[in-house]
Amino acid sequence: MREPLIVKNSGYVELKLIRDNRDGNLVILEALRDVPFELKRLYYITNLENSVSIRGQHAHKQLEQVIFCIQGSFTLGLDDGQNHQKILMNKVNVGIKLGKMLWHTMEDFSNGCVLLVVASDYYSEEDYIRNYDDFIQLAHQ
Ligand code: T46
Repeated sequence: MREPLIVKNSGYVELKLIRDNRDGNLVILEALRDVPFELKRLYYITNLENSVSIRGQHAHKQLEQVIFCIQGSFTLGLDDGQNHQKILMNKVNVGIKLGKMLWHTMEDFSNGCVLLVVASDYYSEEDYIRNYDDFIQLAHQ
């Protein structure tokens, strides 16, 4: 049973998973079918060996993304300026949409954790809101 998402601009994204038994699993993502945008960028985060690491801690003004944990587990914190919640990410084929104006934090990484993110646009530092007070001000406009 999945925890309901109470924050705005989010949602679960479940990808097709083909279990090849002793030959492993295959997970498939198709743009505009599994995710609601064309993919312009993909990045992944590895070497999360420090259990006290915290990543994210920002929101995006326009960018849409979907985040997956493709190995191990981590905790995703989501905050839309009104509601916030923490989700355990530990399913290789279940991602979470990080829509615009959603403050997000990734922490509690397991050993060997690998994150994969698909994004609707190219990297632009101008799209980031990295100060929480600024985020709250913009979210309440
Ligand atoms: C996000 C979460 C889920 C680039 O130059 N190009 C890129 O495409 C990215 C993603 C990052 N960078 C640079 C910007 C920073 O100087 O790499 C450095 C580390 O980025 P940041 O501190 O934003 O990394 P995270 O893990 O906190 O956040 C990343 C994404 O940046 C962000 O968009 O939503 O993952």
